[in-house]
Amino acid sequence: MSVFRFPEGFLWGAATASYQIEGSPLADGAGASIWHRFSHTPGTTFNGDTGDVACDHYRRWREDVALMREMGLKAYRFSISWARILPEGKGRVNPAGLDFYDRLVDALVDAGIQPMVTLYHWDLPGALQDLGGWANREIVNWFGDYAQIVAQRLGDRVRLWATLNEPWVFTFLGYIQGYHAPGMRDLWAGLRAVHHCLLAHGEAVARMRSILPAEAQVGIVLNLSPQHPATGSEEDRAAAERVHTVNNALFVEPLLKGRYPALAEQMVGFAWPPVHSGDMERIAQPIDFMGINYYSRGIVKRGEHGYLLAEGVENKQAQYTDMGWEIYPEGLYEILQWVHSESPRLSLYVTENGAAFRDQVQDGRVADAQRVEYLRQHFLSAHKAIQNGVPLKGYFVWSLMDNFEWAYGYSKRFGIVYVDYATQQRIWKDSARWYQQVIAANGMERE
Ligand code: IFM
Repeated sequence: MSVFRFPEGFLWGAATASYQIEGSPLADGAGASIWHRFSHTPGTTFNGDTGDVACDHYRRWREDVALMREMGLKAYRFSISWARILPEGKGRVNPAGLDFYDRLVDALVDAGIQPMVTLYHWDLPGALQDLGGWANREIVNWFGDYAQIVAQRLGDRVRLWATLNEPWVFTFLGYIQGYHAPGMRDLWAGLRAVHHCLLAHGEAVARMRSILPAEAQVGIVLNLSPQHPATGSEEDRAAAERVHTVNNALFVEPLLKGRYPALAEQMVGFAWPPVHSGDMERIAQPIDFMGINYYSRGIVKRGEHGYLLAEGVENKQAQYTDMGWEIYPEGLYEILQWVHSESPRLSLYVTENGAAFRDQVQDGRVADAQRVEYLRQHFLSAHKAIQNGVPLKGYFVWSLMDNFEWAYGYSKRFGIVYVDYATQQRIWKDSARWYQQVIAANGMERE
């Protein structure tokens, strides 16, 4: 039986996001976020679920940090709610909001767990949406100010900073397809949102660098997935290339190369946002790492409709998670290799990876063998990438615990810890115990 060891100091962690776990969204002077508004709008989420209570982490954070410590986590990735810090999104700071994250960071550091802070995981202050949100170019400065305020308060203890989480998701699903907050269906606004959020990232990186100690690492988190053609036909190959361009390269190229992919401009040129002189340099500020959220791949054939002219295809041989996502661990290796080839010296983290399954508690136990197998296969893929020279520095499982899965509400369980929402009891799934062993051994056996 072979043993797979990871490099010394490999950062094993778990990830969450503010609106998905905290609850108490308006507590202590916080402003309403777009997700608070959206989830309170009838017909937007499964079962009308909202983040009002979620995992009640806002009040149970001590218990949750104790759980992470027991699990042996080396790092914890969480996000900050912008509207707790700046209830109107800009201007007046709410000290109680900063105090909450300050206490959390202290507790993590005391527990020997490295915090990785994400500044934006989709819960934009509603007041800024009233001004156009990410479609308004002024957001570049609003985000810069917010980043500065947070870095000033937590920068003495937090070494790992991510500006944005998954800009493709919050711009395309939020502004173009309408499945996420703010629920818009507007290609024109969505493409402006893309350009402005990338600019805002660059602005935040520059501002944070002027505050943070030299050893701090600042980066961004992207959701990336390989797009494979359904057949060898030229039409399907071109369709896969279009989806890859919009889902992956539209973000990776400007950030790492300072230019937008030519194909993207060809495809949606009619709605392309104005790019001012100096914009691309600001977007392509040097970063210290890229975080990759990987869940699945796409299989694509030529379609008739929309700007992508592409359709997804099911793989009849494959297994799927409860999200309807194909289980495809090789894709993690492929995407790590791709980003590495685009920027060979850039450190990478897997900032999210995990799976939703229909977990059930039986006699106090959650036997989630499928999730253990999912994680094992993906860890092996990451290990193979490291062996091949990819500077992968850490891995964050999504998620520490079951939580509010956006438009799916509480119907999808991604946690390695089960949350009984009626009692808020945390129950370790088998995957959490297995992960505890992987961390302790800094590796695992292939079975
Ligand atoms: O729950 C989300 C998370 O907020 C962002 N990445 C994907 C996860 C699963 O859908």
